[in-house]
Amino acid sequence: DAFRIDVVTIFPEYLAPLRQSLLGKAIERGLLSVGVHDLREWTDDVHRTVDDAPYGGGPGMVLKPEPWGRALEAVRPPGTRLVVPTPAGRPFTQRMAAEWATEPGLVFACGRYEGIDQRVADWAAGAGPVSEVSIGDYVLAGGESAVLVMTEAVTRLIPGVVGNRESVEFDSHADGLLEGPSYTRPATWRGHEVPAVLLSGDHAGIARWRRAESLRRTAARRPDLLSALPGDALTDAERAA
Ligand code: 6GU
Repeated sequence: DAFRIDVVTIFPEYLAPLRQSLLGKAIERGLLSVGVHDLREWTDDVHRTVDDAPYGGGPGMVLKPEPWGRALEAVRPPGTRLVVPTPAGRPFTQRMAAEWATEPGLVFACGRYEGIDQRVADWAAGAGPVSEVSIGDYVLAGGESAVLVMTEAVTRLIPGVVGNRESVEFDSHADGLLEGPSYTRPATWRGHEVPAVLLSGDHAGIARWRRAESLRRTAARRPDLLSALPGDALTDAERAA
């Protein structure tokens, strides 16, 4: 069956890119199906009110729980993971993307303003897993762009969505390290040479060079990733370098 993604938002137009390029192809090929829903569909007043002032005072507005309760009852199949994008969430990782890609689908609840009344996530946890996640240490105006990021990370791991399985297996982060540099023709460009080993035809030598570049780049750019590797991830020689 197709992987199912539903998004509830007050800006449904923002999710238009979900139907384009890689994801659009996956939809056409029956690997993915997508529903985008306007939260206001589940309001019950003439003004279609979705927000209210925070209890306890403070700036901004909070999304009211009642429309969310009705929306999630309508669009979330029982047991389906609910993903709530929020800068106050746990960090979204490649590991999460890989786990989520094995599930039947995902429902995203997009907040704006100061977020969604916390009781929505608390109540929703009674019907299946709920993940409050952040895509990085910066603040976005709303969760919609984070949904685009996460759906792309997850759907490219669904079998058949990306043509070349190797390009997924050897990705940055797949083994906990950053990917090293890539080169194509010409061998010399504006005085810059492609590293000679890549032209040598020595496949074992190329694999060793790539591994070394991957480690060098990770140490320079993301030392936190190196520290987080399991004990047996590096050889003694690699640890010494
Ligand atoms: Cl998931 N949402 C919002 N609004 N801001 C963020 C974020 C998510 N991740 C980082 N900043």
